[in-house]
Amino acid sequence: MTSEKTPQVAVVMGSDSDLKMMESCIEQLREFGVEAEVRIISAHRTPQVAAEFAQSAESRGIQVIIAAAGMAAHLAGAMAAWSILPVIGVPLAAEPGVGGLDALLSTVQMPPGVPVATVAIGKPGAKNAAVLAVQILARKDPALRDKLAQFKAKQAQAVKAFVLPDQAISRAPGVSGT
Ligand code: AIR
Repeated sequence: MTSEKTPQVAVVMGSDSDLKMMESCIEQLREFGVEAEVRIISAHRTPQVAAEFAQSAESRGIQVIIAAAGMAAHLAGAMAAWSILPVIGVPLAAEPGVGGLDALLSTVQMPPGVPVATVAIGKPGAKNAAVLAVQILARKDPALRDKLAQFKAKQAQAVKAFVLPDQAISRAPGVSGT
């Protein structure tokens, strides 16, 4: 007998070269106890696989799709085109490139009726995609809701607890240091 649950979140990315960046997404999901189905799927190199994956995701128990890609990043859009599940898009900065602006615009500028919830470029976006997916799942999962509340409280505590070094205070113009 296996104790593994059906993944509720799918994390798809356009290339294995995106995996390093998306590890923070997978790790953040894991910290919330949410297992993900992780796949490399390219909207351009494997368009048929992309369509089939998105079309079957809901019936396989997936509730949220996180899709990450660089360059002309159409993966999240392709997922949203083929599925009624909420899709979170993570634009990535491919090398060599233009710092991810290409992927950001390709991901965020969806036509009306086919939304992709687009997060920040790169690692901060990868982490936020996981948190946003958990926030969606938490609407119907009280235990996950509690974990999110703790996550936010811990985050706030870390900011409040930070003590500026004296040097930084005395160097800042207009700051008295008290
Ligand atoms: N990509 C792959 N298929 C479609 C797109 N947009 C993206 C990948 C990766 C970049 O192209 O998501 O960020 C470069 O891929 P590779 O495999 O050449 O390293």
